[in-house]
Amino acid sequence: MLLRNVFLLLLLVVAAASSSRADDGYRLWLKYDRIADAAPRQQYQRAAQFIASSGTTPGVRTAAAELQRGLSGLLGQAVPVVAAAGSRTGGIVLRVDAQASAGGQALKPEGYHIFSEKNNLVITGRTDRAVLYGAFALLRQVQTRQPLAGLNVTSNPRINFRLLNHWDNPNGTVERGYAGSSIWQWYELPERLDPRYTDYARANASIGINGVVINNVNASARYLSAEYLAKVAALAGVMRPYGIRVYLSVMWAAPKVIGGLNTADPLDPAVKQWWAAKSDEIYKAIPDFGGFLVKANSEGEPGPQDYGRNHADGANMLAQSLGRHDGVVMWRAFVYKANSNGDRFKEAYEEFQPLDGKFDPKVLVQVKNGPIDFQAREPFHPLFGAMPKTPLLLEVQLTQEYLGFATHLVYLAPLIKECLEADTYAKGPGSTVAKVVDGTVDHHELSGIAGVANIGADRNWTGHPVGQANWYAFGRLAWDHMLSPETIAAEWTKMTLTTEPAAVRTLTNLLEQSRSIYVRYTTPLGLHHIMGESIHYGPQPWLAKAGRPDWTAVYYHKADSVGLGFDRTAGGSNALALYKPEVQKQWGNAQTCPLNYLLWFHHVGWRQPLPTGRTLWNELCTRYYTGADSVLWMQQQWAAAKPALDPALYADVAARLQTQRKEALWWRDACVLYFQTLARQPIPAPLVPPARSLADVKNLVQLYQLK
Ligand code: BDP
Repeated sequence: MLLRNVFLLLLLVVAAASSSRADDGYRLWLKYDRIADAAPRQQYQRAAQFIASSGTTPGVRTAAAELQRGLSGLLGQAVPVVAAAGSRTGGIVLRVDAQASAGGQALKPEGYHIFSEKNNLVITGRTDRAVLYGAFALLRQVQTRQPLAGLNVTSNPRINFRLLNHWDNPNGTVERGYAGSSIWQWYELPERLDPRYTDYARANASIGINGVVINNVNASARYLSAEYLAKVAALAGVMRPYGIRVYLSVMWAAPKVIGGLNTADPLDPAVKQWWAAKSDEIYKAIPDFGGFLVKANSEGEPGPQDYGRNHADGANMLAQSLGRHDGVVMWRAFVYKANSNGDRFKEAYEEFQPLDGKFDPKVLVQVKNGPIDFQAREPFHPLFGAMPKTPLLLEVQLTQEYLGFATHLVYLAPLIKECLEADTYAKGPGSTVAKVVDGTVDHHELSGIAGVANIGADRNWTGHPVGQANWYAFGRLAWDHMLSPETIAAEWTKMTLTTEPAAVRTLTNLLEQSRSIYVRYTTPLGLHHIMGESIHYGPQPWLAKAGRPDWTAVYYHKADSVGLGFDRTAGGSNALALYKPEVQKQWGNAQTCPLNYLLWFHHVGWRQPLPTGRTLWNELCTRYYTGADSVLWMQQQWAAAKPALDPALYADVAARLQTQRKEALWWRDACVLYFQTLARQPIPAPLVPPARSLADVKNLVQLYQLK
């Protein structure tokens, strides 16, 4: 015991020394620095004098170790782990209890209950994963300076599969990744396990993420080889004690590419057999393997349609290949036909909706939040609420493909929440996307949500330090979609940046406003997909030629001498008809459509007056100008919090905000000058016309397009 305490003290000294170094962001929201104020610190010290845990399963051991690490750091005193509380009080007791319930209600397998018993705090749940989540919840309580006395918290996850999707490639690059190269060191695996993997698992467990798809949806068949499965198994071994299961994206043509077959037809017996044998092989190496994610017949990827079969044929064959193994198939609905002359908005719906009821019970259909592709604002995807017999897994993007990469500060919880709260009216009012996804609307057992990861090999994981808030917020919303973006932003700020109350308020507000500011200076009033070709960075509203018409900008904004916007009413593409009548009513009339969605559904005359009292043209200009100027406000807010922030971290974000301001002006000038050539109206006073010309901004865009 003495030795252990000496060791702990040493740990504390090392931790204290490292906390005085510049904050490089590596520790994310799990900093555990000593609480500076003596009074609250002593209160916590009295409540957390020891951790009692008799559990020997990996999850409980992980929970005890994390509590010990966190509390020792936060309280500045060694907190021992003992086998049982005995007659001691003032400690924390970990208890796995298969019958655990709270308030007469059975807990879900991952749900936890924290309560006081004989002057101890008990963290209980039916599984060791539940206890692990409870341990992190208790740490969060301390990290955000909430009282422990009389604590009585019950929390069950609302969604069962809470996954990160890594778009990481075997060569170490990341598709649309802006935080360096992949964190997975494939050439070192399985022998060398980078300690970073463990910290990654800790961070995920702390926010309730319980699964990771480790490779890109544009998948290499390599991962299904015996050589690579051994590497995947090694990663799964690191994740397991943190309650995280590993999944793989699979390449549809794998039986041909690595299996020596001459077909990948899902109805071919040899193909079925190949997948069944492959599943057995995987489960032998990884007994808790989560399952498969598939992007098929989308953007050039192979799929069952290559053999005249449909998505259900493919998904079901794969699900059946899992046999008795406990896994699922997540089949993506991100499809749009090659050479489309129609409206891309409708295509996933047209391919997938008729298949409702045709999927194997182990299949979830994975649907992006909006019908096009992760734009800064999209209406919810019309498939939500339209496939009652199929569990739909919501996919959101944390890596900022269309939201300024790791340069622009954009907090995504409001975007995700906007989708979750949207009402599909599938079973009457209140049938929100959240309730479709969590299974309550249609009574599904399987429920899931996935975030396309923004994590890379950068020391601070996400490139932009505030990108960490998006990883954090995703996990928190996946666990409980009822949480507000504000609550989550405040939690993250306190755990990551500062607990100084005025600074917390300032920064929380800054985070909350950031997404609508981004929308204003890039795609106000429902504009979408007008960004730089291929790289998806910067503005290019004049883009009229690309590999496909629906990769251009003009396809989406439809600006002409009359007006602006995509008519998706009955007079146009009629995509609106994919929604329930109540939703159509909301968006169908240009006079009453909320301005945020106006140009998603209507072609509006330049001189048309809007409810703001301005014409469309004047409103458009006003939004671009006020949006770009709001970045100045963001800079001021960040500066106001400076005394409460780590200097290195302060300087990092301050510099990125300068770039953001510069590029907000770039967006503003490009868009108002280009649309002006069609609207043929002056920039309304008192706004000052851009000093540069359209040719100037076009040159800038060309530069970014150069190889
Ligand atoms: C788009 C990306 C592309 C992805 C694709 C997908 O531009 O790189 O592969 O989505 O989700 O957003 O499959």
